[in-house]
Amino acid sequence: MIKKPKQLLVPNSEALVNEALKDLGQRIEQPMRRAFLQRALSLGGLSLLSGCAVVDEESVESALLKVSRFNDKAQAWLFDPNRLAPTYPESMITRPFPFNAYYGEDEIREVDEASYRLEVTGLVADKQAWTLAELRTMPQETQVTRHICVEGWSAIGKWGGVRFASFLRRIGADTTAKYVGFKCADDYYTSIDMPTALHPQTLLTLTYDDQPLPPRYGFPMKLRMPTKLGYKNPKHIQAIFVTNTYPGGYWEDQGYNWFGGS
Ligand SMILES: Nc1nc2c(c(=O)[nH]1)N[C@H]1C(S)=C(S)[C@@H](COP(=O)(O)O)O[C@H]1N2
Ligand SMILES: [Mo]
Repeated sequence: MIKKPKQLLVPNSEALVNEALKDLGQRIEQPMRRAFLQRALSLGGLSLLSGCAVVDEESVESALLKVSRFNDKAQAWLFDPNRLAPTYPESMITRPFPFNAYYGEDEIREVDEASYRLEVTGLVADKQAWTLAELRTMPQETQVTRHICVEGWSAIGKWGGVRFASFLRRIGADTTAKYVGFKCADDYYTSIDMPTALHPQTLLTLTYDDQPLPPRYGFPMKLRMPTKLGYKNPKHIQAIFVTNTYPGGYWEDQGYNWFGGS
């Protein structure tokens, strides 16, 4: 049996972001993509990696997607469910913490707390929808961790909420299923692998900096994972579903690497 090269997981945000950037492939603008291809590997090399002839733009796209899918598998294999992401003292919190979304700050979604219900569907025993008040009755914990965005910034923040593993067990989720998917109030969507869903630092987040999550950071609820890049952390979650059918994601369907580990 081949031993897992554990040292590859030593947290180093710059190297991690570089790794993530390598995976962006498809959506990088033309000049950047060309530079990436010239620097990272020749078209011949890409052909070898992807197992298909790379002769034009379109085949570059599909070859990069194949490499990205291969990287999903490699990352899933490397992911250590017991390894914790670094945590930081509160004095290191980035203030103000950056806002980011696929739209600008003037379009931040306002979700109404009174009518909000978190839908739970798919491979779960209890499909009862949750109010915010009900989510607040579950045991809460906080974490001060680093958020890394592939756009080239990272920031340290403090999030609080319910351990996602506890929530999944509470709703009787089939934890042998492959994926957990998320649908958001702003039409964003993403999905994660079950081992990451069950990771002890994966938090169904209700607060930011000890205050109710403000709209800009994803009110009423977001999923916070210090083991994954920013775009894998859905804000304004409206529905959670457990499935064995690959659900993709907003950026992932445009070529961003699906596993998106950090
Ligand atoms: N619903 C929703 N979630 C989202 C996004 C989005 O556009 N919509 N953007 C993602 C990206 S790319 C980043 S970097 C983080 C930004 O979170 P922040 O505003 O709390 O910094 O949210 C992620 N989750
Ligand atoms: Mo991001």
